[in-house]
Amino acid sequence: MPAQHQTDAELNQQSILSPPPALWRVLLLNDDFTPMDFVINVLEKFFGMNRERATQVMLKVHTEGRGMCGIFPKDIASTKVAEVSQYSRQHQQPLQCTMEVNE
Ligand code: NFA
Repeated sequence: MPAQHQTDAELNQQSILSPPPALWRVLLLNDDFTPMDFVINVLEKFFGMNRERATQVMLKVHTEGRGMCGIFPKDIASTKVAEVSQYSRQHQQPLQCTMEVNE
């Protein structure tokens, strides 16, 4: 629908009463135990990264302490965190995955 055809009520509902939902950053945290290859596999398996990108993100987490896996609506971010956390526990790795609001 073209914007100029939206009624005042529609504009108010979208831009004032219902601001767009916040997006959430999903992060990995560094630790001293999880193998680098495991982290790369997680980034490929759960975040659809190719090997090159997954390696870049893993190294960022390793050197800076944390790094971003992606930005998602809250329910998707929450599912990613739960999936990565369960997968890491199942494989006896302490890798921590968390989320924070994107502004
Ligand atoms: N720091 C881990 C190691 O040296 C690798 C790692 C990277 C762990 C990113 C967690 C996150 N084996």
